[in-house]
Amino acid sequence: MEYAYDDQNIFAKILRGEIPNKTVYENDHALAFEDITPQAPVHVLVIPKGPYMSLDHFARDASAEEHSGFMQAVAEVCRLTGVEEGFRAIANTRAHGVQEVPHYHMHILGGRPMGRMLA
Ligand code: DGP
Repeated sequence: MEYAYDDQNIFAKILRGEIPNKTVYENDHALAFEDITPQAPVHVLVIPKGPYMSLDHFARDASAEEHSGFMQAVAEVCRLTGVEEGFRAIANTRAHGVQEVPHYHMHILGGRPMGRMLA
């Protein structure tokens, strides 16, 4: 990995148990918890447990087991939060994507119509 992962970022601290979180689901490779500033009735963040800064790093460097565990967490979040009518999944990535926390996370937003938004 040629990128430098900052292990002092807030989600690394959550993974180490140094900061509390409202966990929705957890497995060996991923943690899902409620966003602290929810933008919708359902707003959950799914993060891998490994040290990946962004979606593209995770896509490139994570193992098959990590990918599988992450997607299992996404599926469980969707099931547990009851977003059958639909949801939005977002992965803000680095500066242009306005990523604030440098640990890969997928936002799952639902519970209301989202409105048209691509940028
Ligand atoms: P972004 O990096 O721009 O995709 O957004 C980061 C999100 O993380 C933002 O919606 C707020 C959330 N967040 C920031 N700090 C904390 C925290 O300490 N706990 C929780 N649960 N969420 C946080």
